[in-house]
Amino acid sequence: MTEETTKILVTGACGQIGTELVPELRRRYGRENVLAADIREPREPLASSGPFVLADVTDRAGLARLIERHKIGTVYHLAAILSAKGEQDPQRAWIVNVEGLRNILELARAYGLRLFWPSSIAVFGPATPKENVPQETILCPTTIYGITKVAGELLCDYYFHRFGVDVRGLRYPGIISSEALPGGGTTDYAVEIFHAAVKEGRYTCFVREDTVLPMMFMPDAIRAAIELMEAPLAWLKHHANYNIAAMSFSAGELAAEIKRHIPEFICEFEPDPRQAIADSWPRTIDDTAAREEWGWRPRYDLKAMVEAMLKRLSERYALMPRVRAEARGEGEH
Ligand code: VAH
Repeated sequence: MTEETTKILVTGACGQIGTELVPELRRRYGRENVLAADIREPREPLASSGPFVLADVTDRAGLARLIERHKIGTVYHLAAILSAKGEQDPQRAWIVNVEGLRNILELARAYGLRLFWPSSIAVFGPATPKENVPQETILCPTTIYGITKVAGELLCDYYFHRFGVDVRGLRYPGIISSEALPGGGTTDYAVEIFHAAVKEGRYTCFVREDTVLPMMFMPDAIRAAIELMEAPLAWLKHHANYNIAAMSFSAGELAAEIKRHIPEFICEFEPDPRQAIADSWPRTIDDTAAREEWGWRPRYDLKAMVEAMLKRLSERYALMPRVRAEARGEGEH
């Protein structure tokens, strides 16, 4: 990239992935070279950690002005409505997820941008094999979110072959993060359970105990996106639809691993409508293509992720009462 187009734009920066991707990009490429954007105002620490702009990915002209003004050369396009929330407003999910992506692809074509875009295991459906899902397989999702991700993968491939847009993407599994609560996903249970375990010692899980899903710890997810974007284009046979995996576990196995650290932790299981979404997704993924084409290797398994999550959340919640007390001027006497 030439000097004047080294800037990176992250859309959906306030979301679950963006909350941890933005700081890591800033650490690697410089605080001022990463512009965070979202449709909503950021909270701390994102708000004071570097440049931020309000942006609506359905407004192509507004995005074009932003790309020109800030001399953007690369976009991590994360803005999307997730699976459970998408089922509450399928029309909005299509507009944000597909029209938003189409805007970004058209701007990439016009301004020569490089793109990262997160696909998801949500592209798979009941007809997809449940175990070791191959890179090339049946994509018949039963959620609007999954349909938008299949459409997105096809659009990205078209823009690569028809217009030469260098767009890359990963079929992320459920992502577990300590820094941001997820919003509107089916795999949210695997994040909520940690907060409940640390704060209350009990959790009511909204999927069945035997529900197995592919999952990944956020540090692995962030590193995968950056390593894919830094890989030489000549290495890649696939582009925006890489299967990627780290671990698969059942809700019951996750609860049991948490219980090893918090023996008094109690988890009950009361499936809600998100169970049907989880049941449509596979249990394990074959990520050979990612491993062979750009050297993907996960670093966190269930044991290491649970240890890291509980350590981080215990620190965060331990700090919060003190911060609240100081804010009230009731500091320690
Ligand atoms: C969701 N967290 O639950 C997202 C993800 C594979 C699941 O795409 O909708």
